[in-house]
Amino acid sequence: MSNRTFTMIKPDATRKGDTGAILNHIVKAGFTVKAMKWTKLTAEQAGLFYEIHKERPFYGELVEFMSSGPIVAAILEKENAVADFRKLIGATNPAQAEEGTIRKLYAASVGENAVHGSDSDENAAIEGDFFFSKLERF
Ligand code: ABT
Ligand code: MG
Repeated sequence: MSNRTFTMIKPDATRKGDTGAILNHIVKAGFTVKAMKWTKLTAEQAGLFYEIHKERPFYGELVEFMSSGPIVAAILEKENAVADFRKLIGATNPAQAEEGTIRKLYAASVGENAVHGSDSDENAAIEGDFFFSKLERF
């Protein structure tokens, strides 16, 4: 059990002006920000980040969406970070997300679901390294 996870606030949420509200939820839930940047992915970078889904039918749309506007990337720390963060954001499909979760509150659809959370300790480390150098984190 690791104490770190990686998140992105996705282009749908930054576009709607929900970035501040979502960050507020995350911090109020007890997560500490260890690194953060506001940036925009190229299609090539989004494709690399989601390479694990390359063979899935939604890959093309996913890459297009994730490179369609700015994102906020962050490394978060908390005890049991990966599982607790997935709980905070709710189900991938916001229609199935529990009341009070970030996706229930801010996401419109499974393809544009406002926020990313790593699904394992191993992926949290890989995804954090994808975005942040040693100088940009602590
Ligand atoms: P991420 O946190 O973005 O990884 O989402 P999550 O782990 O909850 O769900 P997965 B299965 O990893 O989905 C990755 C992205 O693909 C989108 N998607 C997923 C679809 O558009 N259609 C589908 O049927 C499925 C299963 C949702 C995720 N992202 N976005 N944006
Ligand atoms: Mg995932």
